[in-house]
Amino acid sequence: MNQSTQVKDKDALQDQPFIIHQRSKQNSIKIQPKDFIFKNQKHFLEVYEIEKNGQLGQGGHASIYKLNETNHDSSKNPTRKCAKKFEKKNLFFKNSEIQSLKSLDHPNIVKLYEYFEERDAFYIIMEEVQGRDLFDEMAERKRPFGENDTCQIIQQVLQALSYTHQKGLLHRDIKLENIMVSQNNTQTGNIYTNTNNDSEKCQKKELSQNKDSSSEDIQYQINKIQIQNNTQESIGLSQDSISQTTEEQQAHHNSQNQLSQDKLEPQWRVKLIDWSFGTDRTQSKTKFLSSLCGSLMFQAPEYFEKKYTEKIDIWALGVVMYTMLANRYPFGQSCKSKMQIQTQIQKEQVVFGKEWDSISDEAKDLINKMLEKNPEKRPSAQELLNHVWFKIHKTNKTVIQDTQQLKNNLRNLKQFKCQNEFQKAILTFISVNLVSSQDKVELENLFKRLDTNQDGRLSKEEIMNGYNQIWHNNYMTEGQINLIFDQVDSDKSDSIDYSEFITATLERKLFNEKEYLQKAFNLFDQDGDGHITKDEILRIIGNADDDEQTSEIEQQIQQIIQQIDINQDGKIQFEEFCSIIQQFTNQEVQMSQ
Ligand SMILES: Nc1ncnc2c1ncn2[C@@H]1O[C@H](COP(=O)(O)OP(=O)(O)O)[C@@H](O)[C@H]1O
Ligand SMILES: [Ca+2]
Ligand SMILES: [Ca+2]
Ligand SMILES: [Ca+2]
Ligand SMILES: [Mg+2]
Repeated sequence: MNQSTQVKDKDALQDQPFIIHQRSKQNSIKIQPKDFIFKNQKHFLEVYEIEKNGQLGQGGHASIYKLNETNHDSSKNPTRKCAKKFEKKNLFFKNSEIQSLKSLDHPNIVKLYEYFEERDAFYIIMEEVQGRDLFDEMAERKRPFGENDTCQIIQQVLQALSYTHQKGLLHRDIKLENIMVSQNNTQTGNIYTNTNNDSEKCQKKELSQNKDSSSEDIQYQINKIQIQNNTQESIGLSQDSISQTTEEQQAHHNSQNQLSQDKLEPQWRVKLIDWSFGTDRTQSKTKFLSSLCGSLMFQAPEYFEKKYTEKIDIWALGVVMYTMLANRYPFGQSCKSKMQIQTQIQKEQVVFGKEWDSISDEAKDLINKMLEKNPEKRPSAQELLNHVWFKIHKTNKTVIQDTQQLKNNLRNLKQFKCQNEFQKAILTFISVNLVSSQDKVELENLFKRLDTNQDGRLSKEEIMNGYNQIWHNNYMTEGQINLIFDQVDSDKSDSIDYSEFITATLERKLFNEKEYLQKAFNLFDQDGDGHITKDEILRIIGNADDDEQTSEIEQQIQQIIQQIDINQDGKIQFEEFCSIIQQFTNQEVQMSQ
């Protein structure tokens, strides 16, 4: 290993004098998680098999199936994947889903891996999210959500929206079925898994679809309302049992408060799914959008005027929040026609009936702000995250129990150093696509804790403040934070994004798993001949803005190959590939001595 890259002292960087920040000019390669998301040229069934009885859900556009990799995966914590299968007639929606998910890198947004185009269907391969969607969860739990639970869930969706809206992206179909939730074991971060492949559920889903604003829409809506009513009766929310439920709810509240006083980790993990209506506002020439999307009960008033912005997502989330706390929709619950529902949404003020007596004024205030009829007055996700309701419930005050672990993770971040961009690309691929989400739970909590403005990315200031808080007497200088950004901000966005953070903080020994290395090698060795060539690397990380940059990047890759090509055949074999990663992990062993 090159002497100069060794860091002998645990915290040697700490003692370095202020270094004037200058990004190396030679380095034009940007690495981002989307580099690794593309159309798989193989046949879907060559790579995956659909699990028996493995249907996870059905929506208006597609069906979701649990998958197993045909090339059997023996690692102890494999990433669970599922396929969203679009039939030919719904292919239109797949493009928005892929384009949106490709550009999103956030702990509360489902992760896309790859996709397949077959003759009569289209498959999107994504992370299998644990738990249930909110619609099923509500039907299952037989009582409304308490405030603490609601708060945790709504906050995480707002964090996801704050991130996407700042990127100019709209979800446009925020509703109960598109928010996945799971409860984790508060001590270990392990996730309780729910069996959610029963066929009953899928049937119910078919009935309850309310995707399009087509002529069938209203029938869907009515079915849905009936289901909702039945659900309510079965869980005791019919008129005469309200008081009893309120007590139950209160008891539930108390136990929830107890939990938050005990300062345990957040109980709920949330993932926003279904980006089939996702759209990039920056691509639109007009200020307002007008196309059809979403579901009637969650539509904002301005949607019907066909002039809307990202604020429709905020409105829809207001409907979700109201429904979680009251187990009924705020508008249109008892309407018989689409027109009636629309009129209620546009004209009527939201009503907080008797079942709201035990619910805090702050919660109602937040709902009122989200269900503000005038989109210009309706606050943004970023603004809403500062609402006092979230401060009362302290959901974001994740207390991470093991400070030593925390310090190790932060030290990893501070000492993250790659020898070249190819090494960095391999590390990124392993951490983003191969390491299971269970192995990332603690890091996700740390990321959230550092992200004090909750926009889903870490600024220099946030990292410095967080670091200084955790290490008390050990301050980070501006020079050091610039060095961190030089190494960790792989896509050069001037912020540390979620995956960049995970890659830099992950326990180093995870990168050495043979199976991960083999999969990473296979990713680059596209023709499968056992050698990685310059062109194969370029195809994955060679994205350039212009011709000049292209030739710069080519040169850079050529140099990298020379550095690692031990047997000097101009290509990289598996052993050479593994040694690149060993160099990285050895570096860590030295540091922690
Ligand atoms: N990644 C996932 N993991 C687990 N369940 C999922 C996942 N994606 C979707 N589902 C389930 O399948 C249902 C339909 O998927 P969705 O993507 O919303 O399809 P559609 O676009 O047709 O509405 C969801 O409501 C949810 O219950
Ligand atoms: Ca931030
Ligand atoms: Ca970045
Ligand atoms: Ca090859
Ligand atoms: Mg859906």
